[in-house]
Amino acid sequence: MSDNTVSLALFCKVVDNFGDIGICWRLARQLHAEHGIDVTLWVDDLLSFARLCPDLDCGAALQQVGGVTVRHWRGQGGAFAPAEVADIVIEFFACDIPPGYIEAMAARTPRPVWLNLEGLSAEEWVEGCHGLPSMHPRLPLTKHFFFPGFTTKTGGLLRESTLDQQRAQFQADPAAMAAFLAQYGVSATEAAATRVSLFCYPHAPLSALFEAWEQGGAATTCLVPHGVAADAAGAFLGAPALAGAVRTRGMLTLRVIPFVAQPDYDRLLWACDLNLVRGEDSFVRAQWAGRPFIWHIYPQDENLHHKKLRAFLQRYAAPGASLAPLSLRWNGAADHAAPELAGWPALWRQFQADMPDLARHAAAWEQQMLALGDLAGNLLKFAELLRQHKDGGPEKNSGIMPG
Ligand code: TRH
Repeated sequence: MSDNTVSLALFCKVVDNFGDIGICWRLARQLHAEHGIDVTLWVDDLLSFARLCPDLDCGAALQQVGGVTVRHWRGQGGAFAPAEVADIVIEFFACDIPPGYIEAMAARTPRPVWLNLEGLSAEEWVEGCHGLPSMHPRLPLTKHFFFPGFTTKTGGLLRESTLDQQRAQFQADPAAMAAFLAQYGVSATEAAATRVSLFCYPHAPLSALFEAWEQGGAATTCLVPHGVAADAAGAFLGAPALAGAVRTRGMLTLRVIPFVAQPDYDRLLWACDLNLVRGEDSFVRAQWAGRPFIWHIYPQDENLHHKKLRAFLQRYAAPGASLAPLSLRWNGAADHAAPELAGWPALWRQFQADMPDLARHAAAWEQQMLALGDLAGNLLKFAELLRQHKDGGPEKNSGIMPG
């Protein structure tokens, strides 16, 4: 962008859960570590953030973590000087940047590049909206929409440049994997079973899946982080689902592990044969684990998420007959004529049979996604293009953002 270090402000409002901050924290770290950007992450909920990043000081208004400046975003008030505005300003998921900051953006010379980083979807309309501009109704500012996605006409997916190497090293080292699992109490016998990590929303049909695993033909060890599916896990355990709790029934051992720091969550995915993931960030990380995964999608009104799920399943085009029906069942999106809980044991048997093919497909899909470049790099290229086009960038369309 210039000879000097580029500065970037990333605004994150935690709507619920961990995905908002999970994605922003990952992006912030990568922009700093791989591109030397001076990143300030504005985040309104430090407690949620600390679950993924135990190094965080929840009482600090301003702190440095992993090379990133973290600023507790306490509200919409405050006046800002143009000099306080970063070269690139990103709002995550259309969170409202403080009005005083926007005024300062308009007063700054040169004006910053302003992006709205959107949520991930495999639907086709994303390609048409990626990169669209939206002019401010009053100020001389244009915001551009940046969409993650699965095709070259989108911004791609978040992925660190050294991830492949780290994962390959870990997965090639059985002792490291065993030690990683052992720290959570996983015994050698448990580790020798089919290992599954479980991250889903509470409405998932867990009792049916647990029953299928219990009655399955091979031993399954399910590792569930503390706080995830706590009611269903507690019902299976017959006790509160606290970290360390474990119970074996039939062929299933369910073990509650701590909610781990974000880099360890990757290792957990890499150490398992199958990953049940949810939302956006864990869903993407499972795609980088090179192992079969099943997605529990974030629920939306009017079952909009079912359309998104189908769009992904179609794009993913998994081999075998089980991933799509199992995923639809898991998300309550199966044919209404089919009773929700029927057929789980058969579906699971079929899925197990498909797992080798699904693992090969996971590796091929990963290569396909790698060809898109990574989201952080794509975002910076887009920002540079916008900076070069002083009148708002290479606009495909024009639109007016709401006042
Ligand atoms: O927490 P989520 O359900 O987040 C969701 C989605 O992002 C959704 O799209 C969004 O609209 C909603 O939030 C507001 O699932 P997600 O996206 O997988 O984020 C979870 C994060 O938590 C991810 O960064 C991985 C991390 N994680 C850990 O660090 N340790 C753990 O033990 C676990 C289970 C997760």
